[in-house]
Amino acid sequence: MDPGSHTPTVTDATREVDARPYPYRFAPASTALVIIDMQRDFLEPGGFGESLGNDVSLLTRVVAPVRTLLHAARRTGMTVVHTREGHRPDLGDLPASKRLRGNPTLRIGDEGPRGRVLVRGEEGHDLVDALAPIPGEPVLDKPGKGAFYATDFELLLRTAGITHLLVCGVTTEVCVHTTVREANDRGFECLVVEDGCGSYVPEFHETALRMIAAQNGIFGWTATSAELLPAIDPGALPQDAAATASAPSAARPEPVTTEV
Ligand code: C5J
Repeated sequence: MDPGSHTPTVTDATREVDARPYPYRFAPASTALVIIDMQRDFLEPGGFGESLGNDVSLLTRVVAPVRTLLHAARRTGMTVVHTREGHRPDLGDLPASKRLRGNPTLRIGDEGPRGRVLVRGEEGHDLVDALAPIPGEPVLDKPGKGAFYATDFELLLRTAGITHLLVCGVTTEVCVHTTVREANDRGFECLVVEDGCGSYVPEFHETALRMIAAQNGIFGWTATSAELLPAIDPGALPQDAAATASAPSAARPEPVTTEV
């Protein structure tokens, strides 16, 4: 997050994305790529998510577009922040309501297929290998759904002069949405990457994206990774975007134009 650690290519020049509900403008120097909870327990076969009966392929398809954007951000020196949802090993930061609700067979803190479920330091809690952070990229451990709750996320962003967030990750309607809502209330301008997010429930994914851009951008903007990529890195190779665009991601949502 140290602005001095940016490579010289990071720029203050304004970039524009053909986004929904209307073009999104950002300057790379004051923008962060935020990657929400791309953890083994949510994404990988044999993890917590699958043990609950979810089809994790709905989330694993998100990895390729996010990786394309992550590499573009690294090439150009854009700030990157990774988040992980999870708790202290003593579960001292886990409210009883979160542990007990839903009456699942496996609870947070129990021994699961990839270690103790959503506990920091466990294999399942960590980020998938394809999106592993590199030195200098902060990993924000959060006990809640939103990245601002009980963390120093806002302080990190403000200290680095960040005003705009490009948000990817899982799940669209839970941790991505909560984080974007929190960011919106704090004055950050958010763009959510449509094929860079995913949900175990495809219709929730679609609806959550439409909710972001509804009412002329009530929470922000949405765009595909292929639309966003050239704005992050104008030198990106066309095949990078093509590979991302051909990934079997959820269909692009119809914008909602309802006025309030
Ligand atoms: C996230 C969840 N990361 N769905 N968590 O969305 O419980």
